[in-house]
Amino acid sequence: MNKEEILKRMGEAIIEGNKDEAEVLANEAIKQRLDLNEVIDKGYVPGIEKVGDLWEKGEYFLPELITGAECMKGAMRVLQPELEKAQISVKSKGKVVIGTVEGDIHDIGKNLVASMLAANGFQVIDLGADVKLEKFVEKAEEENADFICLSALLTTTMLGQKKVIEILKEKNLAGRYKVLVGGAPVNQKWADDIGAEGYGENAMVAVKITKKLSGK
Ligand code: B12
Repeated sequence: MNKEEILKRMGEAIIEGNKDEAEVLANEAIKQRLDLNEVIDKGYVPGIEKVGDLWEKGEYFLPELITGAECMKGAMRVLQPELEKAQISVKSKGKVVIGTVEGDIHDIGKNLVASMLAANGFQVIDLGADVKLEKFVEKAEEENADFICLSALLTTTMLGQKKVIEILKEKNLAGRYKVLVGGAPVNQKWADDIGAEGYGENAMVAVKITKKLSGK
């Protein structure tokens, strides 16, 4: 199977909800030593995006959505150790505390950003999804982190990103951490309005911005 075919089948596996196939293809990509960033970005991500489109059109329902998400996670579980291996010899570029904000259980995009950052030499502390807002600040303090990355997929939970920045201000920690925000409803204007240092529309851009802000 050549690369183009693998990428195409990865997307299809997510759309069809075929977890075994999604995982087999992830192993195949590793075996063929494909660029795993590209594999995620051009193989699996278009698949979950298509699932989202079909859901919005009313052609898919919640079970298909959940299955698509599970397939995506299955593939990422296979790729994760390889992504980590790739950065073993790289000196840490900085410490990142990441999570999806309180009230929001979407974690596929956040997991991608976390994996890509780890693969690119950052030390990543992933707090998971539906994370209490104070927890981001507490963990960043405890770990002496450089970045706080906040994911939000709902227009309601986006406000949590703003609140974390307010908590930092209340604790006289404004400017201590570089705050990055992202998620489908988030944009650069929102990041500017709430005083976040960075915004990334996808995981690759997130890595680029984090690298730029870390100065490494
Ligand atoms: C999959 C999915 C689910 C899955 C989530 C599974 C999981 N474990 O994540 C399930 C089925 C559980 C789900 C539940 C719900 N969902 Co939903 N879901 C989606 C869907 C289809 C795809 C999201 C996704 O994974 N995209 C793929 C990833 C790769 O993209 P991403 O998340 O945007 O992340 C990328 C970038 O945004 C960026 N990024 C993300 N985070 C960060 C952070 C930083 C710091 C940076 C720099 C960058 C960055 O990089 C990522 C990688 O490239 C979207 C539709 C959509 N188009 O977004 C709806 C969507 C987000 N869901 C929606 C809704 C309404 C819900 C529910 C409320 C439904 C319900 N009635 O129960 C619940 C939410 C419950 C809750 N409290 O959180 C709405 C939100 C509407 C709104 N504007 O608020 C959407 C937009 C669908 C719609 N059009 O109506 N959902």
